[in-house]
Amino acid sequence: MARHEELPVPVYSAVEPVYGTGSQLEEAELRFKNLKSKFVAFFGHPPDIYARSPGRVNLIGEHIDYEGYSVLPMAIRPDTIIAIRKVDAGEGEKVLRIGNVKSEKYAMCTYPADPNQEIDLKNHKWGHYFICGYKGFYEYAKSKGIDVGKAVGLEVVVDGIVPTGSGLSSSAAFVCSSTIAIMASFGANFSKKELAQLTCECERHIGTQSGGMDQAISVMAQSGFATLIDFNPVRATEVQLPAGGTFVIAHSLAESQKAVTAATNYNNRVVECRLASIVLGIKLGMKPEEAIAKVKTLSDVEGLCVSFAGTRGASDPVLAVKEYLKEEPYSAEDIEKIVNGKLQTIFAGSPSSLDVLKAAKHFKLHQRAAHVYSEAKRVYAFKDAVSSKSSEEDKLKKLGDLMNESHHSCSVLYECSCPELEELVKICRDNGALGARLTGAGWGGCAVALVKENIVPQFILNLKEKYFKARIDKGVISKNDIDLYVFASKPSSGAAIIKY
Ligand code: NG1
Ligand code: MG
Repeated sequence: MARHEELPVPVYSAVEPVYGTGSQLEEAELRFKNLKSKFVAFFGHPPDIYARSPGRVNLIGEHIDYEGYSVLPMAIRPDTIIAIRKVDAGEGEKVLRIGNVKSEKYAMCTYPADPNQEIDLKNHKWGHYFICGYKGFYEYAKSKGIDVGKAVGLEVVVDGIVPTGSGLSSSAAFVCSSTIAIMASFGANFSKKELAQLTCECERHIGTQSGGMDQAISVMAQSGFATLIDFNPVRATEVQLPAGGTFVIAHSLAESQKAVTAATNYNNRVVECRLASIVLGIKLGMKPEEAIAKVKTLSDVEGLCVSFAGTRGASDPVLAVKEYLKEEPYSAEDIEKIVNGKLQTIFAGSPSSLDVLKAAKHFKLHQRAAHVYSEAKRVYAFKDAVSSKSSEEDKLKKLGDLMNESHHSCSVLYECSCPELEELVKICRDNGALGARLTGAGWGGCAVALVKENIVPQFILNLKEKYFKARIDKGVISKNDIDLYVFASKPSSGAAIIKY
């Protein structure tokens, strides 16, 4: 039997297979009905087809996907649904019109029907994420030799309910559902594995140098399972979480706009990791030119680091980090001496990396590399704990400990937390969580806590009282919206095409 990531995206003729039964189904049916009537209101006729793709919560493995290391997320129920219609040749104007059910917040965006258009990054618009998918679909179809004919216009309406800037991957839910909707409107259906790869690459048009975790889980998730995702090539392995534990997601209410802060936050860390891996490669015997040409990620020099550790009778790559990367921040000049060249030359082909160099005061190579190598190990420890023979109780405790260690590393070594997340994580732990950590890129957004199932309702009440109440009183959020900001989530299913 083919592994499920080799299969195409499932196509359903109703919403039940995705949303199940009961109140969730009712809610989904209402959303689809509303999406359709908005579509008719905008364009005067119904859509051809729908696509959906979910957000995700990363359980462990933060900021290591772009370094080539495996991560362990699960899909959540909130998703983006898209209605689409292809405007056939000869009919109407050749433009892409992208509307939103929340039209007061997200005004209709119009773009040329040109797959080669550049996205205007200096002028961020919500519709840009759709254009990522549009460019991605055409680039991929072209590379496969598929004839999709002349560029056509598209009519589109979007309904996204993954909170934005929250570390739950609203962006990937949007990019993946866009790409899949476009693909479906052309009557194509690539395998989930191909889509995971192509959506990861096309989201980079937005200017973040993302790894592929979010798109991979959004496309490939299986209901009821968390997923271990490996990269190069993308591979998904289902992970059955121990009984008796539930993941509760809580929003710190600090919004992190990754596309806007990339140069100092997300892309900065990608650049620091690249520099750390080049410096390690050189210290461990590579010639500078060779290291610059060949070493892209910390996983590329892990073998050298482990061999070094072997000379000390150990196997931990962090030993090489301790030996060869100083703890004090490096200046650009410090690194240029080691690599025997200009940093601008190393990153010459990457405008977003050059923006990082311009904005950076110094580079914390030791701390970033120590985080990445130790976090990569924690992912496997998490997976091993799940499949071990220990009691469910012991497993849950071990998972909680690993989540706490992950948070510490993100906060102290990777410095991607913020005061609100620190407060929220502490409140989670003080109220009985077995473990709690920031999730997603950080600098705001959500925390995820592992909580024994039998205390979940009380746990959520405590968070509402101790974290959210003051913020409701200050008007940061409205009381009616509270359940969007703190909720328990089971592992949900991945992307789907819906024809109805
Ligand atoms: P969020 O912040 O959820 O979008 C981002 C990256 C991931 C991963 C995490 C950190 C994108 C699209 N996603 O997730 O690939 O690197 O940060 O682990 O940039
Ligand atoms: Mg994102």
